[in-house]
Amino acid sequence: MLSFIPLIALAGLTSAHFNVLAPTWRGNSFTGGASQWIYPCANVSETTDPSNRTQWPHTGGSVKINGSHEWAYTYVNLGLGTNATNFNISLVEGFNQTGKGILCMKEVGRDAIMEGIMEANISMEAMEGMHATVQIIQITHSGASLYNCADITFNSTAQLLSDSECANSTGVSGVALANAGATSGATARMGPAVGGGLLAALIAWGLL
Ligand SMILES: [Cu+2]
Repeated sequence: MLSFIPLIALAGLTSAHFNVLAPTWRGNSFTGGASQWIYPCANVSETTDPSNRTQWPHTGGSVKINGSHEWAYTYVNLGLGTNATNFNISLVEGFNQTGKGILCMKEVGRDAIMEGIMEANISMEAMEGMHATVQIIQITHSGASLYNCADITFNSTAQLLSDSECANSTGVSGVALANAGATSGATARMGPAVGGGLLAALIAWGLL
């Protein structure tokens, strides 16, 4: 009977929720006391291991997830500082991830990061080496909100993932959100920061 437990655990891991592949997530949110249903970071503490903190360009870094849901509304937020509690900088305002598998966005949040730094009254010089946390949220068909976090350090020489590292699985893409009942047209779109154009630009990187 005991031998079934690892199999069940494995089934759980492959059949629900999402993994964060880049930046490196805080830890496996499928195990221990973690639960992706727990705001803001799945009950996984901020990393204390410097090697588990991804170096991120000031101009936005790469975000790569592996989703197990056929579709999920997806958001990427940023909280500045160590032990951030306020994930108030929206890097990607929300889109529908479509298709199961790997979804990669290559250069996430350039303008939002700059605005957030200005609002927090932090100089560009002070930004170098600063800690922050990337929070990724998925809202699934049942309405469950799932959370994962990854800790970063801003580093002006950090690299984006390469095109081959940042490739979407076949059939995986993203669709901008639109108002219910809206007809076509740019004015009907929610979230002007992620208009169809920007979203396509972010996600198309992975499709090439
Ligand atoms: Cu799930």
